[in-house]
Amino acid sequence: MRSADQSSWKLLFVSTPLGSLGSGKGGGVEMTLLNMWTALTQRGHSIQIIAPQYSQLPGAPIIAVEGAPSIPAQTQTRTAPIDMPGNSVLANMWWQVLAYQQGYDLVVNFAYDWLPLYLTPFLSIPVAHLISMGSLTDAMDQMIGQIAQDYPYSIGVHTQAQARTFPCAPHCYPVGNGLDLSLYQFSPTSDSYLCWIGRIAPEKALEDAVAAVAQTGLPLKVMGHLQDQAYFDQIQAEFPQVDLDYLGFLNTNEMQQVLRHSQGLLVTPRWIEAFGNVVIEGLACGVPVIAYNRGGPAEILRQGETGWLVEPDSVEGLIEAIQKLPQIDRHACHQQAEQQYSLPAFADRLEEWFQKILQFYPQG
Ligand code: HBI
Repeated sequence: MRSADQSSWKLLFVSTPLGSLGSGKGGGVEMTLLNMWTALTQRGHSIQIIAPQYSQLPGAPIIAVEGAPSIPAQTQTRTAPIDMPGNSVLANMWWQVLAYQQGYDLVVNFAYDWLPLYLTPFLSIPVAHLISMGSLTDAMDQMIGQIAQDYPYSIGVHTQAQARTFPCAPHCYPVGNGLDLSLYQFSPTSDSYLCWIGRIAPEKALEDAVAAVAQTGLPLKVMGHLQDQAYFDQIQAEFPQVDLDYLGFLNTNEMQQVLRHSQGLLVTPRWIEAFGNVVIEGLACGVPVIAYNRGGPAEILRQGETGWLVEPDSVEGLIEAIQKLPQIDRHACHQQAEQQYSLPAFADRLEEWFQKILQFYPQG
């Protein structure tokens, strides 16, 4: 066990049990794990990752674990019991944590699941839980609250807005997020189209963006994982006149080649987005962002300076904001990404978080 003020730490990352890293099944948390790994490795810390088998992370050492994936928490009802599949990959990953923990200073948990929280007191080293979504079920809220109380600072979140969805909000530690900005090319000029990026599913409300461009006439380029085909077909049937160009689920470089030349990025989540990685991807490219005024995007964007926050679920609000996009300085967007969401800035926030956990961890 290294002292808390050690210049470099040995960290054990334990991934989400939804699927292999690189499969896209883990959603935004896959990107968060990759960016945290890059940021902290560059900062001199040594990191071992435990993840489901077939996980791909270039250059990262992975302990691959077999087993059945967890049920996505966002599909559960509020009062859902804690459920685990037989031969659970989550349980199998944490079995590895027990075996490896002696050689490490801190475990970092990326799963939005009950078991890693429950196991915290049973481990001999501290755990930093990065909670990646807002409140979804009573059982998770209860367990998060329990650990937040018994292990100060151990519950990390992305934004205050996300924290406020939990009863234990004051005990949640916000760390924001971060990007490898070298992967995004700033573009001072734009072509005549808008972008919408995300999982195509009802909670992301693509239909609002399409309804808005139906009025403004600009083409809309859509990128992301097509999770719900029937939902997508219905939108296209409802707005046949819209020039909607679906480009698929592209890798970061292909995606940013399209995003960087757009006039603006529309972000229309129906739920309280914990953060909104696409928002900082847009800013990194110098693209003004229009988003509903709730959740993570409302905490990231600077009104009238790097984007426009509009009344939640208001298509009229989106239309007005689209007309005002030329008022936004694209350099200001890029500068905000550099100041707040670069990997060094993210690493600073993560080191502060880990330092607090290590300082307050009840010495055994
Ligand atoms: N559901 N059970 C479970 N576990 C997770 O780790 C999880 C999830 N649903 C969504 C999710 N992780 C991530 O896609 C988001 O947190 C980004």
